Amino acid sequence: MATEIKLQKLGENLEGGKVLDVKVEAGATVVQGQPLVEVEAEKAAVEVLAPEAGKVTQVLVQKDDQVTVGQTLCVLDGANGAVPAQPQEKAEPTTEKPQTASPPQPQPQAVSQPQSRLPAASQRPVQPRATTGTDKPVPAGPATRRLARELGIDLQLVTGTAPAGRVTPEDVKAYVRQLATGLTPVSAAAGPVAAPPLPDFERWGGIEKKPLEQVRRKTAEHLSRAWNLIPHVTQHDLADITDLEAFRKSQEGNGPKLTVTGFALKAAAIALREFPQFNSSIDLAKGQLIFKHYVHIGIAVDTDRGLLVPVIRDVDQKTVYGLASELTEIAQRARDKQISVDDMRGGCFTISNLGGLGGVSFTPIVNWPEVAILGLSRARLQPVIQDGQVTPRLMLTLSLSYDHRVIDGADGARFCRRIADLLENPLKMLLHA
Ligand code: CAO
Repeated sequence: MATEIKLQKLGENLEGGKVLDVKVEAGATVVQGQPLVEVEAEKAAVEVLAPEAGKVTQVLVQKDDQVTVGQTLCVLDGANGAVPAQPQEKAEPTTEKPQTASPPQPQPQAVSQPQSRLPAASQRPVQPRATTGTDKPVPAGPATRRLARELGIDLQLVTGTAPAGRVTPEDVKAYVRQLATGLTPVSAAAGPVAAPPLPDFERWGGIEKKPLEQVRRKTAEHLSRAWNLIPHVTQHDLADITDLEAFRKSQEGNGPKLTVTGFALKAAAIALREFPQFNSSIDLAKGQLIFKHYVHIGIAVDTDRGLLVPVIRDVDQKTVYGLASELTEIAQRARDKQISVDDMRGGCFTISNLGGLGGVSFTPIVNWPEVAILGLSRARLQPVIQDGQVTPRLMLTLSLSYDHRVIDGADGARFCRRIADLLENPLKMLLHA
């Protein structure tokens, strides 16, 4: 029986993604669970799997196609009739109903045409990607959505002029006109962000041009936005982690692998509870600070696709051992392309540990809409004067970048010192759940 393999929901407010890889050809025989197509949305790559064993009769997409949720990716002639494949990702529970399969078509021809495809990325207008800063669904009718899709415009960026902020087709066209002038309302507010044309580098030697991968593009957009929106200050401090390191080593083989990052997670969670302004987001338009009653911390993970920041939830309620094993698991999933968009959302604060690689200190960029990020550099043995004696101690540089609109310098220094204090006295962490 022919089953259309459709793209299922990828994450909240995600209408589709880009085909990273088509793993089968028409005529291929597949086993149940075999990856058919890999789709990338935001920074997450998800594999669409065969729901049952069978023969792929049609492949309707190709690498780099933009695909939308519900679109048929390929057709599988399976022995048993089947439910549609789910992307291989763990998504947070959602109130939306899951997509259901289209009934199998009696005529293979009926499913042989892919749904209308978006124009290739290179044909769409280039869109500066500063955003309005909201993930809420944009109020807009089907005609507006269709027009935006055809033009490759993110409706989140368009200001709606109809009642209740509804976006009209005219609004989309006006936005495109603004793009043509190189000035969007957001870029105008945030200052000039459009780069001048690049020089012809070939004048000075050979060059090679490569398209920006999705993760690199998203990272660039996100960091530019954060850098433009947030007045950054970076506070550096030193934590003496000699005792912590001795304890860590003494625990080797006793449970999940403990690393500095696991302890830093716990210390940051305690500090976030004590300094709630570090666990907030600012909404200048509404004149509000939004304080979160939960402590979810993102961890910057270096993967071969680029930087990913999966989020560990309720860090304040977990032990260092629990955090260590979750950290190992989530970093591995990020590297194995098993991370979903929702796994990377909802963070309150971020930790970026470059210490495994080296370095003395650095200035991390705040992961907007958060207001602070902690960078860890490589801990080094340094001569420290204790009781008038020069003593070798293992010193870890902490680099806390924060949003100066929300956090005063004195609080930045106090917060950073508190984390240092907890790392210097790991027993104090036991006092917290
Ligand atoms: N100083 C000294 N040693 C450190 C250290 C530090 N700051 N951080 C980690 N180490 C040690 C660990 O303790 C471990 O030592 P042992 O092998 O002796 O046990 C070793 O380095 C390897 O650690 P790790 O990096 O594998 O594990 P981790 O839990 O400390 O870090 C993770 C996990 C995901 C944070 C890390 O692997 C990673 O991806 N880091 C890069 C983050 C990044 O790219 N940031 C840049 C973002 S842009 O701002």
